[in-house]
Amino acid sequence: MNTLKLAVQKSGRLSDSSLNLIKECGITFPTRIAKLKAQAFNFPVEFLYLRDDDIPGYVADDVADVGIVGKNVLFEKSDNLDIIKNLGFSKCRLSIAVPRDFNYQGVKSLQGLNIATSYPRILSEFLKKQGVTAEIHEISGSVEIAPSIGLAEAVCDIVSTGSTLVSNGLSEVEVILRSEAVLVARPDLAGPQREILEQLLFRINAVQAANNSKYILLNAPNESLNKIIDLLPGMRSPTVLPLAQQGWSSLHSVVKEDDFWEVIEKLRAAGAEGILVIPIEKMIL
Ligand code: PRT
Ligand code: ZN
Repeated sequence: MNTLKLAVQKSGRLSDSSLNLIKECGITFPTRIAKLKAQAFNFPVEFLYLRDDDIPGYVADDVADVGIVGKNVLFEKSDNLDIIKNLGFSKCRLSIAVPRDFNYQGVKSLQGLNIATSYPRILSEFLKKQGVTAEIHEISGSVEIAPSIGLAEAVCDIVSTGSTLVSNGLSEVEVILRSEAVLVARPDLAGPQREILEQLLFRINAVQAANNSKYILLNAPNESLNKIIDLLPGMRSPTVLPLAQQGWSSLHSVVKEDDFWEVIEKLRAAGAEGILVIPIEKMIL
């Protein structure tokens, strides 16, 4: 049977968002992750539930066809996989941090230091590019405590809000990688699996386009219509329907979530009333 084997994190920061994305694609599957594998009910995909660190290796070795993993883990573990899609969740950065009282003067200040990290490969590439030589201490967890226990003078770790660094008396001084979850595949993935991947990607694109957009409805006096239409680019051009009240129309369009508030203000200023903004579930462009 032709099935796409998709590796996802079994339990951790990527798991819920990975499975939610699959659900939003209209794919249903057993909800209890008790086993290593599960088959979707209505789409030819089989999930392999793994530790995130193992996902790049399993995809590279053909155990899984595709995987969802953070760029940080991908770049640390493998450089021979294709990023098929940036997924926009689990955003974080890999940064270098030093004790708050360290007199940091740029990357040259790292010369000769001991730096603790779980990302020796990404860190050493960064240091090499910067022409800095430092001692890298690989540790697998709780990197942020390394300076206070005397193991290292600096750390290179994942940062999200920054509060872990602050509560350990550290300051973030260099961002060396911006990360988010990505869908990865072997470059030579072919045949039925590549076709199923294309179908999955089509659905992911529709979900992402919809999540980034809102459906907007508003009423406006006819004399303001041209000005309002200029403000609403829409997918092609806005739909305009006459209202029962003479001289008024209803306008329907799609706006990007990102410029949503800016457009709303401009619409109100142009005479729009009764503005409704509605989520879109799927959007095929
Ligand atoms: O068990 P398994 O190996 O599968 O999971 P894991 O424990 O190795 O990884 P997990 O679930 O913690 O993280 C999975 C992925 O989520 C990471 O590889 C990143 O791509 C992404 N991600 C996003 C994060 C964070 N945000 C994050 N904040 N990974 C880790 N952190 C940790 C960080 O290590 C540090 O200890 O959170 C702390 C910093 O958070 P702030 O908010 O205080 O800055
Ligand atoms: Zn891990």
